[in-house]
This record gives sequence, C-alpha cells and structure tokens, in this order.
Amino acid sequence: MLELYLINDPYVFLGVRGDRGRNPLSLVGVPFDSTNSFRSGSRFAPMHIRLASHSLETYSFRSGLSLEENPPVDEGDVAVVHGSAEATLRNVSVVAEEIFRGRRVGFIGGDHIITYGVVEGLVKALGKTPCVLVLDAHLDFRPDYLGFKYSHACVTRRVSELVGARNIMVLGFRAVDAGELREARGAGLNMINSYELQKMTLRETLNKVRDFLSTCSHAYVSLDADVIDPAYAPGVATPEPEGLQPTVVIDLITDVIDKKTTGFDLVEVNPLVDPGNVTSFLAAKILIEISARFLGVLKTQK
Ligand SMILES: [Mn+2]
Repeated sequence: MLELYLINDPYVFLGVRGDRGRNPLSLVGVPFDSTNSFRSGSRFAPMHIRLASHSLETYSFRSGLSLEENPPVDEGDVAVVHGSAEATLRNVSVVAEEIFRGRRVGFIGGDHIITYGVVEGLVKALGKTPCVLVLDAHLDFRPDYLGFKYSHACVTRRVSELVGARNIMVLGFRAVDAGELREARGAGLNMINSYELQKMTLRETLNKVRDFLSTCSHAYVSLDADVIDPAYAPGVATPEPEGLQPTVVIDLITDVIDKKTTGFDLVEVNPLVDPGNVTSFLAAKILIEISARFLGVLKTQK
C-alpha cells in the first residue's frame, strides 16, 4: 500500500537514507502547494531543504547528540495531486496512518493544509485524539477561504474538527481577521499571540505549553515557518512581520518534545522566493535539532 503513495526525491535528508532500527523518526515530504493564496512554490521545499541539509553539520548542542551515525529515515515524498487538495489529503492521510503505526514522523510541506491529512491519519493510527501545538503567524481559523474549505488559510479550523479546538494551542500568531479571532475564542482554542509570547520568558511559555499538553496522552507539533520573523525566514508563502527569532522557536519545540510526541510538520517554506536559500537552510537546521531531540528522548526511554 505504502509504495503506491511514496516516491523518491532526487535528494535525501543529510545525504543518507537512515536505518529504521537505529532512529525512531521518519521524514516524509509532501510537495503540494495548490491551496496557497498568495505565492506558490512550497512544493519545492522538501527538495531544497534536503539539499540544504547536505551542507550542515549534524551535531546538536541542545541534545548533545550527533545524527551522523543515526540519521532520521527519509521515506521520500507522498504522491500528491496538484490542483486537488482533497485527493492529496487522502494520500497524505493513508501514508500518515501507516507510518505512525510504530514510527515517529516529521512531514515536510508543502503548504499548511497538509497538516489536516497528517492529523487525520494520526487520529486513525492512535484511535484517539492528540493535542496539537501549532506555531504560525496566522490563526488559520476561518470556516472557509473564499468558499474553499481545504485552504491553507483554514487549516487550524479543519484540524479543530478532527481533535476539538480545546485540544489545540496556537503560538506566535499576529495575523488574524477579527471574526476568526472571535470564533476561535468562542470555540475555546488555546492561544498565545506573538506580542504576548515575546514579552514572556521561555520558561513561562514552556510552563503554559506543558500545562496544555498535560491534558493529552499524545501530542503533535505543526510548525509553519512563517511564525519566524521574515528577517530570518523570508522564503515563505505569506510572510508576516513581527515574528519570533529562530533560536526561540527551536528551543521551544525541542524542549516540548517528549516521549508522548508522535510527530511534527514543517510547512510553508517557499524556495522560489528565498534569497540565498536562507529559509531552506534554517528549515534544515530545525529538522536536525528536532531529529536529535527525538533520538535523545526515545533513546533514554529504553
Ligand atoms: Mn501561516
């Protein structure tokens, strides 16, 4: 079944395919960007991020671990159907459900709507609903965008229909419509916006996030690269000023990951508008730090 929906990319993350017996984390690309409302091109992100990873070192100071001997397993890309979010999300969901049975998984987008397919597959694999932590410049809580339900601009709303708004926390957002903010509050979505977050210490933020995650048996993290300030991550589909610093975002995510974290995604990087490929390099670095953290957490679990 899986072979039907996964295809090889010309590049492999860190240049080595990885061994399932040596690293609990798999990476899967989802080169789909048909729902982008502003500037398309994130379909090229899985390839560019893999290529950027080839020039980065694999030692993580945060984890005190190197991925050189134990790289994550790059499973290739989901076969996407350009122009059809519904057909693509079906494939993403099938792949996610199968790989989540026994593996931790990181998905490389693609536009943000892919998260819906991933979480749908995760819920099926778990048989229960996880908590979802979202880092995003946008709230993405509109019921639809110009009449289209499966837009990247509605992904958090769609995911809330799978897991419940109270099981989602959105961090770092600063781009909302007044109506969607009202609906999000009414639905009980947990929120810390970019302005609040930048006045808090990392420890204060972590305490709030951990309180939230303590209510669930499983967790999933969705990282939209546009939560990071465009000064550091200009190569995104819909940049939004006044974002977070990369180190804060990586510290936050790696500190949150523990043995109940099932996986994550990194979406919305757009190599076609990325001067000097800086955003792809940053994305590759984020993947290295997250991968090392997963390796450390699951090693010490045994
Ligand atoms: Mn966004």
